[in-house]
Amino acid sequence: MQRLWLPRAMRIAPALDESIRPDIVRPRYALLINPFYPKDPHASFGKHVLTPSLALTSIAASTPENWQVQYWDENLLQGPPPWQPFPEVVGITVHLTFAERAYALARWYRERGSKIVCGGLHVLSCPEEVRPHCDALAMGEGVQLWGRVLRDVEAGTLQPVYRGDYRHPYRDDPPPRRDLVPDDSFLTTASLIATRGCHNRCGFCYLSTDGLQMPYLTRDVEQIVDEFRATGQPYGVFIDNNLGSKPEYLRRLCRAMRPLEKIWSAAVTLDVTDDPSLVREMALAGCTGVFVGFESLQDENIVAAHKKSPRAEEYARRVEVLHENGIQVNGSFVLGFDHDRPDVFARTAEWIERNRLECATFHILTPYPGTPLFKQMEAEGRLLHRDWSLYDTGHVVFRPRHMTPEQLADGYAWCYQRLFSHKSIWRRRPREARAVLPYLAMSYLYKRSNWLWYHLIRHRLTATAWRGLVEWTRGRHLRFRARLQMETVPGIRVSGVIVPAGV
Ligand code: B12
Ligand code: SF4
Repeated sequence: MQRLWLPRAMRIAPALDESIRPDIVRPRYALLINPFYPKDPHASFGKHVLTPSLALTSIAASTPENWQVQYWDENLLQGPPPWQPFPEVVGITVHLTFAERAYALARWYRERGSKIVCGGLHVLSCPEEVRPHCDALAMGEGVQLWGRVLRDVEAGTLQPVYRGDYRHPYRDDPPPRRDLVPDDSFLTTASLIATRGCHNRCGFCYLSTDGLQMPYLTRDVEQIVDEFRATGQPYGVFIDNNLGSKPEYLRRLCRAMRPLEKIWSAAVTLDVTDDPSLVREMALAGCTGVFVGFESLQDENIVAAHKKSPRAEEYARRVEVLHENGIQVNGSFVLGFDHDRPDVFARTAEWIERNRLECATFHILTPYPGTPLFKQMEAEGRLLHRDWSLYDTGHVVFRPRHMTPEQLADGYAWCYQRLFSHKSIWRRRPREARAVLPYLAMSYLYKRSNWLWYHLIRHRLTATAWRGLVEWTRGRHLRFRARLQMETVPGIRVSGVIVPAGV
């Protein structure tokens, strides 16, 4: 296999200087940190700066007025996190892949006098592991907890555990503090969230984690429209698990967003295409791309994961419905299911090319702790280790049924190499001639420029690099939309929108 370029700064977190000794801790100052994680050299580095996570900006919005708050994302390659002034409280979001880095940060700030509060997915699935590293665990929904945590710090009554409930209606939540994120560092800082949860509970998805009760809840469409408008950004990304779980809600949201004349992308399941009129509403509202979890082209895998999804033989027709409405498809495929054999890699890549998916992401099947898949693998003695840093969907952490771990790792790498190759990019070009150029511009910038991304990220030039393409896309989309509006039956081919869809 070809050795891929991965600069040190994208592989190893910045060193924490042990010699630093702050004179004083600044009272009522909180620092929120999104920890570093190593990047997968097979995929695009650009992926990490498309749109920021809303985890910390959401909780920042409930900071009491007498507190000052700062946000630091270690993945923006700006060196070690700030320590002047020295924070009284450090809030860290913890996912399993960067848990070790989160603990190192916690230790460093704690030893120097900060109170450490940890929240996020890993806190929910492995609370006992996280507990010794912090002063307070925030389990579950954090917006309702953060203000309370800070008030308790002030009163000297900080509790060891706080529990937030995902069943509380979150229309009352304040909008995320997007202003805390450096807007030159991302394609867009308009990360939006309209719904929580998903109508499915696939056995491999974090949503099926033991003890996580996350019903499908929606926010008022007017709130979303107001937030999107207030970002001032032409392009927004819905980071919802599945924006399409309630089709009638999605339809209302689309109608409300249409007058904004902005473009956006979202993750949806393929059943949004059950009703082509909904897909058209999405297009008319500015949807230029969807991120679809196809997961597998083999029905047995989908059934075993308990995913309610159209049969694989129907995927192609449904992709066409999206394409006819000018919506690009970024397909997500999981490799290593129990019914996958060594031919899965070539079959998947060929299918993607045949159906001209503009983008695709691959994930090695990964049993997240607390999920039914994890329990199954553990019971069958198939887990190779519990080094969470490798549970990042880019490494094989279990024994596959019909191939060796090495075959799975090589097949994964091969899929990315093939899909990012000149030949494959060309094969997947849109059928409409005038859409080819923007498609190629996006593909080459996104998929073949990791050396460039490294510099763009470090010098905070991400937004600048994308700006022209985003405006070009929006202009093309508005013209396409005008034509679509005049039609009664879908018929116009893809407009060739160019912004990568989904994360
Ligand atoms: C945006 C996003 C990204 C972005 C940014 C990631 C980042 N860390 O900065 C990008 C595109 C870079 C990305 C990359 C990846 N991602 Co991602 N990503 C997401 C996504 C779509 C949205 C995250 C978000 O904003 N959620 C909304 C916020 C509000 O929810 P939240 O994070 O749970 O936070 C709430 C609480 O947990 C709590 N909370 C969280 N932190 C804290 C801290 C404190 C102090 C407190 C008090 C509370 C608190 O309060 C918050 C508000 O309620 C999620 C899916 C999803 N919808 O959540 C996947 C998701 C987090 N990603 C996932 C994965 C697997 C990855 C990748 C590994 C995939 C890959 N192979 O490329 C990579 C690499 C990241 C890594 N190594 O960890 C998985 C994680 C699974 C797991 N069990 O850990 C998710 C859940 C997707 C999925 N369905 O599987 N991702
Ligand atoms: S459809 Fe996607 S978001 Fe929903 S449960 Fe399955 S994997 Fe998770």
